[in-house]
Amino acid sequence: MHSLGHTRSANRRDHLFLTPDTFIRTPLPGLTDGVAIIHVAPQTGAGFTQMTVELEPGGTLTEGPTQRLLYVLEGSLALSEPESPTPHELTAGSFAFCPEGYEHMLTADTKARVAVIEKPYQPLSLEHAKLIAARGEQEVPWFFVGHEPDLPGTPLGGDEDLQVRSLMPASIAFDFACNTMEYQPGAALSQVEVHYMEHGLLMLEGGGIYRVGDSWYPTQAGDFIWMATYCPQWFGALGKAPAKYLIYKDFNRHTL
Ligand code: UGY
Ligand code: MN
Repeated sequence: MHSLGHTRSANRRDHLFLTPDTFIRTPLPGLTDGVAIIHVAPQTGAGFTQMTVELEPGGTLTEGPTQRLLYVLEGSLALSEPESPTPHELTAGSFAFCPEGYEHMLTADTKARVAVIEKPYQPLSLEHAKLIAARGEQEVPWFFVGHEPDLPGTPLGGDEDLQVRSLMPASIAFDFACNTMEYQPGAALSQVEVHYMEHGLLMLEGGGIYRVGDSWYPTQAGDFIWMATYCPQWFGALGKAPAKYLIYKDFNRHTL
């Protein structure tokens, strides 16, 4: 149906709110039999790129310009990489992290959709790296795979109706965080957050009302939000089913 020029999507100084009716699909180097929807990129002032890659059966994605996190939204895929003799089988909720320059190839077995987050890696200072190595900890990021439904949830601020699951290991070697946040119907953030970290947010299930900057948006599965640094933000879940989103933030680094 013709939109008659109307959409919920909005482009503001401190945020983007993007709904599927405004998504544009493009080819990318390293992507065959597939297209990418670039939700946010440095062109808008963000320090990272977040996209959804849509693959046909047999479609492939090889390494990109920098470190990346892959999160499977739909379909089944095989991920080959040098550390494993057989490819990792990925399905909805599976995720994998590939450090900068880490060779890998993602092949879709079925039609598939994958959220891809890429951020130029900000290494630790030599001094901090030495301190961490002296503690016997790894000071550079490593490859890993996981399955989100298998992760333990942590109630945010003690609220059992708001569960956070961390995809990234609790190590200062990683310079970003990515979590899922699952709200039972009626659950809400306990405060309006204003913080230096920026966010890339993909609504996975359900919906509610998102306050972003000075706007309140009805939000549902499939919507994407970029929140710039210090953008005021708050969410309350509506409806009879839980609301769940995937959320990126820069993390673990000094701001200077
Ligand atoms: O991790 C976060 O900053 C998260 N609580 N923000 C959000 O849900 N908008
Ligand atoms: Mn936040």
